[in-house]
Amino acid sequence: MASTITADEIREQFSQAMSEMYQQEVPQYGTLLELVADVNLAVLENNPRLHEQLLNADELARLNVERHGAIRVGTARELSTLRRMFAIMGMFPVGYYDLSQAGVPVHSTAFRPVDDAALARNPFRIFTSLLRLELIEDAPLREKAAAILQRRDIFTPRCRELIELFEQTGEFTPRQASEFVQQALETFRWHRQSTVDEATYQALHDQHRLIADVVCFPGCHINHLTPRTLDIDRVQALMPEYGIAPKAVIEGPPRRDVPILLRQTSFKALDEPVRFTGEHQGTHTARFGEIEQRGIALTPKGRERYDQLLAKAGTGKDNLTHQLHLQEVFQDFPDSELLLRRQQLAWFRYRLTPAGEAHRQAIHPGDDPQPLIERGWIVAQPIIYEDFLPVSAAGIFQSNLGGSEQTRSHGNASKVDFEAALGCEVLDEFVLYEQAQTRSKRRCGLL
Ligand code: OOG
Ligand code: NI
Repeated sequence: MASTITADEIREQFSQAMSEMYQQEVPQYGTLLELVADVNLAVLENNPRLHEQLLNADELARLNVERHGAIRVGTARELSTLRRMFAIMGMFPVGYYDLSQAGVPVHSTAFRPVDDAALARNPFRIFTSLLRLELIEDAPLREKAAAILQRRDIFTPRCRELIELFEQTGEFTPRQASEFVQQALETFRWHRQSTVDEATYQALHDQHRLIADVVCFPGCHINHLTPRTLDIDRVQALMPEYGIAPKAVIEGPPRRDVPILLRQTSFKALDEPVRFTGEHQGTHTARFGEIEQRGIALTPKGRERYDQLLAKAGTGKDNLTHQLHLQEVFQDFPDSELLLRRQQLAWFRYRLTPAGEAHRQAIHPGDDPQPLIERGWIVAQPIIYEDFLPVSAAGIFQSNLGGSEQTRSHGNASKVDFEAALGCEVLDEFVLYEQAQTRSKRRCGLL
């Protein structure tokens, strides 16, 4: 039997290849990676307790492989082919995000691994947006954009063949997997050559910068990659020293003893030279580098509280003032693992300690885990948030739309339309977290 390769291995190869390609395309991203690695190392050195916690939760190994990327596509056919491509890498659509709420004419999902082992090994995710052409008001322009998109194929012929081959056989040999990764990568490569003339670019750009970004190029270039840091405030502060210009404020919740959800910042998108048809030179601004610090996943109840507090805090112009203000507003949000657990604001993964293993027969379904935790039989580890907050963190979008905010509202959410284009339903992230918690409780004998 020919040796086969797992989805986890293919995803790992792919995320590595993507990172290398992006470092070549956007050298500043390589600098950002160095900065993040330096800061993570310093944090671990200065904080042995965190080091041990990450080690025990199997979080350390994946720290340096942790990345997400983002892409934007133009048609249902592109989106559904991506779904098939990512499935080969063990990445499935989770969550629905209506970015029209942030004034951006797209709706999105995140392709990511879903089971515990796959997430622990390599959690690589791709935030994937589908352009909502119906939101272009000018009918002739809308039709023109649709026609341009119909003409392109963002996948190489060989990539399509390999996807079909995999779907027929259910496996790849190592050689097929490497070829697949190389072919898949072509879809996300940057192209300096636009497929349209300058006037068309400008007209689409005037509708919304993102429309030009999606429609005017032959592929769906990766628009950013994002490593995970253990101290985003430090990375933000050090960026200028590394020659990187950070966006003004860190998005998301404030710094806390028990980090929650996701905090993000980025460097500003670059103005890059492009050639339009007819040999006109111009520039396009789309690609950037982002950093994230991930914390505990919140239950629906916790998320509701978070959304309320974030809305109350609003956004500030300078980071220091904004962070101090956030700290104040978020004082109403419990900041210890015990309280988060007791008030069911966040999700936890329960594990038996060796002492707990020894007394397993004394643990019964329905037992309150708290006394068992205090006795040292069980530990409850935060389940890390694996998803996104693009609407509440609309600042990432806005600061990369060149400052001029285009915050018009763009119609209603249309999850049903999105799923029709995708070719399947998206998974519900809250259900996934709840299942992870339930599985872990069952393993301990608590259910
Ligand atoms: C996607 C933005 C969403 C994040 O980290 O929230 C995202 C995009 O700019 O296409 O990546
Ligand atoms: Ni991002």
